Amino acid sequence: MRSRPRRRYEFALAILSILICLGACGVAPFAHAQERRDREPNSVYAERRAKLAAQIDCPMVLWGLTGREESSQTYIFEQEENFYYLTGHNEEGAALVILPAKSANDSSSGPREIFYLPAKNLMKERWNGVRMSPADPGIEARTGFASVKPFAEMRAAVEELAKTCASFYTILPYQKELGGYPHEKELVEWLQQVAPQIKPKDIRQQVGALRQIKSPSEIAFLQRAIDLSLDAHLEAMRMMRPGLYEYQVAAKMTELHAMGGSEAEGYAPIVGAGPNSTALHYDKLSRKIENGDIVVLDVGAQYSGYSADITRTLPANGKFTPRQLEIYNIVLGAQNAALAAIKPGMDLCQKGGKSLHKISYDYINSHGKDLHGNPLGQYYIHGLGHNIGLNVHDPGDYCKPLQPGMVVTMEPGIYIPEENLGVRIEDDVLITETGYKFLSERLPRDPAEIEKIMAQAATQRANAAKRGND
Ligand SMILES: [Mn+2]
Repeated sequence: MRSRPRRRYEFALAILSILICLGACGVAPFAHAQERRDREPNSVYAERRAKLAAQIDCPMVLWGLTGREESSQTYIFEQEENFYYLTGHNEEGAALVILPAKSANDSSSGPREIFYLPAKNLMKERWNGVRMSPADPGIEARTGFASVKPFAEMRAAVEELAKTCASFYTILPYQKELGGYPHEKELVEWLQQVAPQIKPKDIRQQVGALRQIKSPSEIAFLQRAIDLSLDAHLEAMRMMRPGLYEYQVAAKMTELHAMGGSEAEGYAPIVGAGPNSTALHYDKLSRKIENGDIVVLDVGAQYSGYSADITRTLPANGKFTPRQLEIYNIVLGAQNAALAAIKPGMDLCQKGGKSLHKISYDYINSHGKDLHGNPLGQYYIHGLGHNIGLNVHDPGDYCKPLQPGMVVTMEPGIYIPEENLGVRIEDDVLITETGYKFLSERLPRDPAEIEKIMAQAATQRANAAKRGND
């Protein structure tokens, strides 16, 4: 009986907190958590904008994301990638106007690019933390823009520019695949009022071409993301054993990423054991890993916006079966064949005389057989690789020649559902003038070396358990 009054008290407290929340939470300015990132030097972003300004004949208008595109409570705000690439700005509600590079006979004065930020809002900042605003002292030096203005002034500026040019450049079309770039509608609506004849043109192709060639600081961020991923994969090799759940291996890997300074995963971690090894993007992580399983681990960190993409395939019990080893060595041979040929001028196209994919496919198709005596090419069901960067699948033209400064994955795979046997080996390489730099070389691919690391870890575990029992 004594608990009764207490319960009533708790009930009243709960009602009270709901009422407080209706009042206060209801008016709370909603914002997503912010990502911690290092930026490149402002001069790097400015150079990229200058390169675009030289390619356009009319103004370019770009919006960053507002933070309202995603409503999930667990979402952490991430800037629209193209906007981030050109500004290094990772806060909500910014926008950008760039005028074409000045021609020789252009006598106009005034800024050639204007950065728009939401006005200072102290009330919001008490909830969400400080944001950059146009009135901040030194905001020009901080953002790298000579002219920073309140977002509320942007519409009038765009309407004024609409009188001067027959078209506008922006990001088209509406980018559903990136969770939405809804501002195309906003621009069309603004222009509709003053210059309905203007049709916005897409600038994504030009930005995408720039994004493929990485700057020194982008390469440094990628290397950091890769190094953290390699540490995590090594730890996964050491801990791997039957009886663990897939999610436990993934948890250890993402912990190492986060403890090392990675602000997010590059993509949802894939740890697929047994039958799950044959599903390319398996990410449910629910299986208890069994003796005899092969385990595909495709897990990569993001660092300051840049994503690694690394896969290793391990025997759950530390020893590949003869069949697992046979398939593993074919995938490894295919990867080595592609690496031996990778250099500027080759491509990631699925066909043609410069195709690295074809080299890896031919290797797989001419080595080993399935249970019915058929060649294995049919079980290699994806491309050899892709560009990585701000997106783990960064912009890239598979059928155009690789160029120095590109960072791409090399990831052949064989997936045989009938045998519950999937193997993928994925590494990240930087294309150089003469060939490539192997950014993820530190992580063993050789099956004997993998088995050795796993055996040493198993011995250490056994010794520790024994000491525990003594
Ligand atoms: Mn990949």
